[in-house]
Amino acid sequence: MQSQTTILLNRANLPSLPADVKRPAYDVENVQTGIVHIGVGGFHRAHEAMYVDRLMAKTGNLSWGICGVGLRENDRAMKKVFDEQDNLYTLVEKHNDGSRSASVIGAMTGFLMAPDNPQAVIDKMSEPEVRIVSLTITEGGYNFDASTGEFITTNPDVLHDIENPKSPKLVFGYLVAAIKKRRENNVKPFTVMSCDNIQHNGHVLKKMLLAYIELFDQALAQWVNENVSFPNSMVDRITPATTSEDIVMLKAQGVEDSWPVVCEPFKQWVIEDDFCNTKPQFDEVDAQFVSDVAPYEKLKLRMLNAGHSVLGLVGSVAGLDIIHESVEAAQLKQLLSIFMEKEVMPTLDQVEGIDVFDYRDTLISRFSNPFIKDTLARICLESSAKLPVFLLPTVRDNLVAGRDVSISAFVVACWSYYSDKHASQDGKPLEINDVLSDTLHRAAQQNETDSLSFLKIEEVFGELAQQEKFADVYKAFLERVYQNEPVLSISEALSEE
Ligand code: CS2
Repeated sequence: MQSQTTILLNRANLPSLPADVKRPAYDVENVQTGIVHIGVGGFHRAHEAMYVDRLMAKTGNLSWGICGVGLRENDRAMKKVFDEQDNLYTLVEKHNDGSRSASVIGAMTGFLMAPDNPQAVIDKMSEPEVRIVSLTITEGGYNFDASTGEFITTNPDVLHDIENPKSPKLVFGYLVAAIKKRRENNVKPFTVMSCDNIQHNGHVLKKMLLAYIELFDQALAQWVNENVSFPNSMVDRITPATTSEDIVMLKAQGVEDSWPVVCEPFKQWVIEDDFCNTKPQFDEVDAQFVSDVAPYEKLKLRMLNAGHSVLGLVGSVAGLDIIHESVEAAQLKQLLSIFMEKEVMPTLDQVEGIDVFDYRDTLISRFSNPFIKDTLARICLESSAKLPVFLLPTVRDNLVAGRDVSISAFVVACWSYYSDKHASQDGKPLEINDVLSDTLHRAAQQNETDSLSFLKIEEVFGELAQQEKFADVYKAFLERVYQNEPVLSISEALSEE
């Protein structure tokens, strides 16, 4: 196609966007802030903000716009884009057949960098019109010890926030300051809605926040416990990091957007119907409100996220880079499929309306979408926070029930090898992006002298090294991987057992 004029994405240019790019079907100038969201990354922009956009388009209720908040320095790049583009961005859905649908999302009303002006964030969260504070701060942001599930009181940032309640660093300090201010001003509290991949995300958040408040104000902790709600939710949409090719591709379509977001067409959001303030009618736009999210969360975390980790860790050691390439490797596809069937499914509860085998097949087809190009590096990022949430609960359930844990043990052995060598079996360098990278590396370096050294990292594995049934299988796989038996062959053998 002949290249067309490129339109810089901003409000004034909305009417001039190419016809095949959907624009907000509501007046973006009139969107009001009803939600403050902490942690505006790709996932939030492809998920909650998209639901808000669709809600506004469908109902005309413009009171649920989202003000983004960045707590960390590396959120600054996102703020810059929001400022330059009048808070607009393009969402590009990539279908399995290669077609794409692009739409401009007008749900965001602004972006505040917390370190620049903490008070502005507290004030914004305290506005009566703000009825929800939502979060995507990743598994690591909840500050809990993965092996005990308890709040880490010794974190220096926690101590800093207690000393400096007006300029906190962590999310807990902001929530407390705003909750207190609303209470003083007689304003109803907001609902605190976690959208992270953690089972019982709302309960975990509540537990962490209360543990934080109890360090300095018992009465407030009790008030929060009784008056603020923290709905659990299951969130799902595969959203890889945006690449420069995505930007170029959109430009070729006629839109100049310096940070679009790309994702798969699939989306799902199941939210516990527990709101202490007004709730948006997300059920008008395909989200579900239910009384108990637990079975949905468990299904998704243990099948999809752990499935991703299987492909990510084994695939990386095999020298692969991209998720769809990993599922294309017959040995890995088979390993994944059997992992889900033999090790995960027996631990799941019945979910109304969902057949787990269909769910598995849909997952494999989602992972096979060649246009998403989700990298194994993204999946392996922060594995020390992910595996305790995605995989280890499955292992523990299976050990208690006396079931097989082989594939899980093999995945951990691959992670251990990866953490030691920082390379695939064929010597391709692998990066480690993990808050515990030093601990992981140091422990894994001891593998050849103490084969359980990695498994003894208690903050990740708890007491797992003492569970002989797991430890023995793990050791055997570790040895095979170190002896350079190709992990794809091991996967094949495991699938045949
Ligand atoms: C992935 C998730 O980061 C990961 O390990 O499994 O980001 C996954 O893509 C999303 O949870 C999909 O909903």
